Amino acid sequence: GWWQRWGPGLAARDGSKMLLLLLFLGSGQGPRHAGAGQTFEYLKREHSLSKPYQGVGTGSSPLWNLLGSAMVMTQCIRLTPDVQSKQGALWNRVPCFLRDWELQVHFKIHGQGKKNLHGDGLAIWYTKDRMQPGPVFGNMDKFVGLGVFVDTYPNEEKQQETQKRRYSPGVQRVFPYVSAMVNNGSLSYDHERDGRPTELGGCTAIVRNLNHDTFLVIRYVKRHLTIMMDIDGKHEWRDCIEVPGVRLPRGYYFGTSSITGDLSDNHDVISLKLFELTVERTPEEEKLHRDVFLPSVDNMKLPEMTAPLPPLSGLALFLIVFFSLVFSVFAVVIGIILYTKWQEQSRKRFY
Ligand SMILES: [Ca+2]
Repeated sequence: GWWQRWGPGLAARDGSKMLLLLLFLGSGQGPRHAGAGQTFEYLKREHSLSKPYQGVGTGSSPLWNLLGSAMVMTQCIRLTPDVQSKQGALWNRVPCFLRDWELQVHFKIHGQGKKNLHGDGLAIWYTKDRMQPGPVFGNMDKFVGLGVFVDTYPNEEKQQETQKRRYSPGVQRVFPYVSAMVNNGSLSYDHERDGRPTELGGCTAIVRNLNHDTFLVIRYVKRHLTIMMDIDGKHEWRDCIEVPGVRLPRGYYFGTSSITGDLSDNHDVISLKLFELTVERTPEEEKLHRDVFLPSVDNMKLPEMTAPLPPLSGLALFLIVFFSLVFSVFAVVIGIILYTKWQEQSRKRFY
């Protein structure tokens, strides 16, 4: 029913894991008790956006800024129209310093294009930088932070098709496809491969041209990243991505962006709702969950920001020092010999 959507997100979508204790219908004023005694949700207005979009774009201090083709409509923020070669974005102006949060994204992707003749999708961001147009769904490449992509066009698959190659069914991804990527600024998003080399996980999500509402939620609790979709019109969250050990710094910006190319779609954002989740931590967890300065994922090697020299082994270091010393001694000895010879010669000349 309706309460699953507008009631406490955590409890409603995780019925098996958490007890639904209290339903709280409202705009988020006051805490929403959403778990078995340890989780509360608060809507954070400074990081949220909903109709009639008063805090967008204009005014002395808008909470949200528009970029590129993004524009305010009566029913949505349209990131791109169903027109080729557009890109647009919407960025929160206020950095987010919450440790545990949940972002609910109400979006709509629709257009004239028939099957697989539409693109390219939209992205939701929690990144260090904001308002930087670029090739990754309208945002900069080599971003620093988290990107969640709703990719509507299978670039890799189409390329394989033209090369008359076929995927083995096990590797083929069905589009539209939702995936997530954490970046420390060193990785490029591979558009030709739909981000396959860098994805943390993903799922198929048939989201285009639907008559019912479509939602995506990004939940970040105790370094556990969960992404769920509600796209079947059943008001239920369906699991999509779950990754433990995701370290995201605080003070980054929420944003959403989109791009069209040869193919296009309307990419609309209807609302963004950010909830602060207050969870209890044990003293051990407090120690473990200290602030980080660069995003990373446990057990996953991200390339370093600058390519460092390969670390020297002890033996290599010893040999370098040893031969440097030998060379120095040798050079000094040669120098002394040459100097004494020169002195002898000049003495001879004087006599
Ligand atoms: Ca794609």
